[in-house]
Amino acid sequence: MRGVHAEAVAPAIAIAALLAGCARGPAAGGSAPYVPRAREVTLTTVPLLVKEAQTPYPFLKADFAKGGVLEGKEVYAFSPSTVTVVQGDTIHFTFINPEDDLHSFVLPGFAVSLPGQTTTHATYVARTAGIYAFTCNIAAHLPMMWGQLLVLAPGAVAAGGGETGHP
Ligand SMILES: [Cu+2]
Repeated sequence: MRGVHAEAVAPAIAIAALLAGCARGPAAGGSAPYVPRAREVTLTTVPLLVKEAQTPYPFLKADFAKGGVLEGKEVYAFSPSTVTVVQGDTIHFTFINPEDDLHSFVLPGFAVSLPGQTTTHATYVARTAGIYAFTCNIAAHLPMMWGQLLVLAPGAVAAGGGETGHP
């Protein structure tokens, strides 16, 4: 009789412990908290509508001329132009600038010069959730050359989440 009683009590304790564990977990389904990680991110600076492109695109001659829609400007992009991480993550950036023009990568409190035909490495810690614009600060490349760093709040991803499959 005593043995039967003990067997009945043990599962009850286990269930209570499970319920308590769920109650302590984050709001999203009781999964474990997110653990910040390092992420490798490669960004390439890409020429789009630039002076050199006037041969294949003759319409650009008028655009770059005085009074044209691209007077004093050239259109470049960061590829990719959106980077998503989770608060606390460390980003190991690799910047590839394949052309002969200087670019830069600028976030609030973080600026990296990107010389032409050079690969540049830099590390950034995403300390605060939010949406941050990054730009190239070369005047002729603004306001077109920019992108967004999305830093998710830890509660937005489960412990096993946040795997982006970045190559
Ligand atoms: Cu630039």
